[in-house]
Amino acid sequence: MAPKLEKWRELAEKELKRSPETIVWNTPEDIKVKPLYTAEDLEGVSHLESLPGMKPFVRGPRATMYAGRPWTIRQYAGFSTAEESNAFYRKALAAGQQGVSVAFDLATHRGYDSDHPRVEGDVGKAGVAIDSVEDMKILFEGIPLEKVSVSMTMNGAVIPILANFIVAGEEQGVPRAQLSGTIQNDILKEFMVRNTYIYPPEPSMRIVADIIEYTAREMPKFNSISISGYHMQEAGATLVQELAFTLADGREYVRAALKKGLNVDDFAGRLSFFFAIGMNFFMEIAKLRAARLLWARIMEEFEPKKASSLMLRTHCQTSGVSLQEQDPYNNIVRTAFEAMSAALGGTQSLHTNSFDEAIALPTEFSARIARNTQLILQHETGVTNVVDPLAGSYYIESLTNELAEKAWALIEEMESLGGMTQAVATGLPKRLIEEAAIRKQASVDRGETVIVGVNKYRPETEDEIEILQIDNTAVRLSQIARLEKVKRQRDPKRVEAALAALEQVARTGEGNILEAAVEAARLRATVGEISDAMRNAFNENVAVPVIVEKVYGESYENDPEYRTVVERLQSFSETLQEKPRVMIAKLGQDGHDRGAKVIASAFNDIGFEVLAGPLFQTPEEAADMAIASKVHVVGASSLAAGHKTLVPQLIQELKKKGAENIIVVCGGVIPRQDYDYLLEQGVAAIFGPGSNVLECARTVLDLLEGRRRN
Ligand code: DCA
Repeated sequence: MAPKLEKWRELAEKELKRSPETIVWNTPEDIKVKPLYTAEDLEGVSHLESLPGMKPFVRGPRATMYAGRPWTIRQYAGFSTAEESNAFYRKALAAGQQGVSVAFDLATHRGYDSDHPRVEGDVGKAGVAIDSVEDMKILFEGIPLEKVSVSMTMNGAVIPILANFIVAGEEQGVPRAQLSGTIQNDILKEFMVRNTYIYPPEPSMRIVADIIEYTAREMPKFNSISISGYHMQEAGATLVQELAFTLADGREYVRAALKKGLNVDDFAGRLSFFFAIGMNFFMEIAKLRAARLLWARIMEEFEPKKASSLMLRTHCQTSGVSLQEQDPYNNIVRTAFEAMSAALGGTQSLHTNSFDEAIALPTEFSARIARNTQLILQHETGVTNVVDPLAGSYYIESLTNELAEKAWALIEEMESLGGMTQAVATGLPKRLIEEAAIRKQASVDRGETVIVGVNKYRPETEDEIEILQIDNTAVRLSQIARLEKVKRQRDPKRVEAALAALEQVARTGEGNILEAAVEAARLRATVGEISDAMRNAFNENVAVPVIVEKVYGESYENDPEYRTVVERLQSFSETLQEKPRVMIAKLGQDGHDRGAKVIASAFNDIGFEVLAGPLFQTPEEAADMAIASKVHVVGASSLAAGHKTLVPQLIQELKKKGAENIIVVCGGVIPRQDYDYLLEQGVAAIFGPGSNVLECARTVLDLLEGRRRN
């Protein structure tokens, strides 16, 4: 006779000397993970009998999955110039990588040519600078585009970049119908988290739909969109939020394409997804399974005829935020577990992070380890031999079901707001993610969430690792030289006419924007010019930053350490006869604002008066705002490697305007190697990755008190 669950409870109580309910783990998703799962947990779960390759695809989109063909090893990379990135891709492909994934610099993302004054600190940082077809051709020289699939992470300047890619293919002798790959083209999540948008939501949705239309017609092997939850998790979203908002975004894109008059079966099979894989090992596996289940449910609404229209295919990337600056070799281990989780969840394509990515772009050495992590998984562990090997696990199936239910409830909530475009416009999803991020930060700061080598088991001495430095000025000058050459050699009249035609298509809503942009790109109109033609028609999106209140403070309720800082600040404010004012500035084209938002909210709760500067400020604009608002401190947050150019410029601007008394601190992804330089330039304190926010507040108070005494 099978043993009884009551008997287990008795044994468990004896072992624990308390009830097993006391060791239930309440996850950030509000899922109560119990110490034991049994068949009882699966009663009423309806997806258990499904098979891979068949709807609802919970067990995988293909019948044989990795047993038939392993996932694509697709490392995301892009360095400074097209030449350097091309050399890197070719080496990586020779060493076992199977697909290319391009990281563009932030100037390109935001539709600026490299010679634009706003992007001085951004050119060639965090990705490759692309100004025209000439750069794109160099990027793919010697890479056969009819064979190697290319993914491009591009959302803002998606039209000029895809147009340039199409023309580069053409000029390499590969017609567009043969190009395979994926363009990210997911603008809704940009408004929620990543912020590399250019135009307001409505025309941005038109761009998405035009790309779906064009690729469905002209590029049958090309995935028109990569609907991305990755950046949501990076920004602090729970897995339920990541799942729900991503799928709800997907639903919205399908609606936008249908509104253009497309037939669902003509494009649905080429929609693709992109998820993050963090450290919650089993839940990440369940998340991918739940994602497929729910997507099939959503797509049923549109009554497709083809089963492939219901199928969710996804790329995954191991989590960037789970990487730490402290004790950095631990990151190799983290990434390996996350990669295993992605494989067990059934991803179609995977990027594994390099261990130094918490602080800089990967070196050749770290990139090799990252790639080999996947090769070892595919060739040495045996995980590829069996489809969905964890199916039937009480825990995994129960988690799959619970995640699906919770995510569905949130999807329906978005639906009740009128769909995701409307929901994004209300700011609700963004706020929910920011609240989750603040809770997570407080939990790490308080040591409730353990990060090995950061808030526990910290080594006494820290190894300094070699990092890749990009000479941003040299990249900029070489880009500018090539831009000038392109402009000299083209026919200006024809370029002008093509840009005017593009603007007309954008303005009137008649015709396809991508089609018009391909013509302009062929004539060597630049990324900036094509983007400007659309700016003329659509205007730019302007976002007003909002500070989430009370969430950080509430996580610290009754905490004596927290109270001490709050009281110290109160008494300082009394001496000052006002609250000290801190401006959190985001300089350059870096839209990653999780850190800035968390600091702004926490400092606000602690009792500072916080001013959140808008995104994309130039150093001069930030200095003017700081002076006009009479702030005492500017905290510059940098996550995209622009700090060495932009922060010293900010200090110079303040000095020039007689405001050298304003203290400048900076935080974010700043390598230790850059500390001395920044301190010499006048930065008063630097808060690198893994900084405890309460600690930061204490340091800022020290600085303020010190300044007042002197
Ligand atoms: N048996 C036979 N054929 C298979 C099997 C199998 N077990 N598994 C896959 N295939 C086929 C697929 O059908 C596909 O061919 P098709 O395009 O003609 O349908 C081909 O092999 C490639 O497999 P797929 O699973 O589609 O993998 P990828 O081409 O790498 O595409 C996908 C993955 C997620 C759809 C894509 O959008 C992508 O690469 N995204 C990456 C996004 C990215 O890099 N973002 C950067 C952050």
